[in-house]
Amino acid sequence: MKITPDKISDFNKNQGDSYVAELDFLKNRCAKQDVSIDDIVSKVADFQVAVPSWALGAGGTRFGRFSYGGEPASLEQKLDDIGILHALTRSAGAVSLHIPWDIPKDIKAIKEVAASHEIAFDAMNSNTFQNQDGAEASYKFGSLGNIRKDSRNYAIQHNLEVIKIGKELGSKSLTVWLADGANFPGQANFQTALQNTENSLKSIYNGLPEDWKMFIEYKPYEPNFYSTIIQDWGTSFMLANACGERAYTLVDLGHHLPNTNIEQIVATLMFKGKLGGFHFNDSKYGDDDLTVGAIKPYALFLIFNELVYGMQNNPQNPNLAWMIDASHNTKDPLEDLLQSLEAILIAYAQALLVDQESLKVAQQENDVVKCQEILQDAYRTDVRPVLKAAREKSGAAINPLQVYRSFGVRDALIKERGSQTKATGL
Ligand code: PSV
Ligand code: MN
Ligand code: MN
Repeated sequence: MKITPDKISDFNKNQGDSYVAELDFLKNRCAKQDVSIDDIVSKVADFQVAVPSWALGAGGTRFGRFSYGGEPASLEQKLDDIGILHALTRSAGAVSLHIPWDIPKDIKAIKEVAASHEIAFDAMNSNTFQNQDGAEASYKFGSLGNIRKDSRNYAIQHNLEVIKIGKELGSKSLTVWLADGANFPGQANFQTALQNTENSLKSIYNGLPEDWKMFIEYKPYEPNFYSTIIQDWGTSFMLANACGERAYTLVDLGHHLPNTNIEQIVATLMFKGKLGGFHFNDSKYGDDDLTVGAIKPYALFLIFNELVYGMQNNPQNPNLAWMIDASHNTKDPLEDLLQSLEAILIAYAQALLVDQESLKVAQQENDVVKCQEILQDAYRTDVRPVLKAAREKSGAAINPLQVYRSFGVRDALIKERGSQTKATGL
């Protein structure tokens, strides 16, 4: 299924979407506060989010999995699917691979497929939370933090191997997420486990190429339900500092206990120049991995407000590696990703609309009401015309989901790949 720029531009023309008048209305409104809509349109058009290779099939839960049909059965097909998303949106120009789920058999061929879709290789993800067939050491009781040296070494070697594959592909970063922890009190010594984890991470960091970054992801619980070694941003931050300059914390929106002030975490890490990666999703209860913006869009906006502030004011923080880390059981995976991309760009555009100068004045005057008004004024603005303009500017579909459905993409994929499919790695 190839979606060409010509097909998209024809659809855009024939559709006659009237967003231009709505954009003019926004331009007039913004002229009053010295914000340039053209500038926001350009920034939105430039924003690229990586798609993880594990989000392209219907996910499952421990209670089962229902096939969606037409799911990718190889890494090549996964790249083809991201190619569809990128052609439709021009904002999904990268993939984040998981090893060993996505070991490329032929690196040159995989690079060619990716290049044909203009897809770059973003962060590589290692996997030390599952034992693979023929594993020489077990991760049952942990990996980098395991009490047993053979398991720790095996996990370190795996991460070094992931770096090697990533180097060949042209990736520049490694994300480490550990399931390590304990299910019951007394099972592990907290200090020993943390020390082992720190030492192991340092060994991996020592094998990191000069131009690479390492991202350390945290999560409070699951699959361990009593304690997790890298449970929160503070632990990740501490470990990143122990490793060195090119080690950073990675924030995944679903990896917090309910009501955690994630925007404040973002601000603190960017202030310290240590926020490296970002995983988008949404949740009601735990690490639910729901569509971005589906549950708490205002929280997403407040988080983006801090991200934008950091991008504008914290040169000490590197450019962030953005990725969607969502999964679901009931939706068309590609439609779900299109919805996530839409929500991300909406929150980003709204955050760019915040009148920073007025906010600073209102904060200095302790005008609490005005501060809230300024933020909510941006949040309550319908920025969808900005997204449409950004898409048209970059050759994407003005309404990606509509085009996806009109072109019958899923039906074509089911015809090509079958109706009872299972994406590799799931
Ligand atoms: C597990 O919670 C997880 O979703 C993490 O967020 C990682 O980013 C991902 O799996 C892949 O390892
Ligand atoms: Mn994640
Ligand atoms: Mn997760």
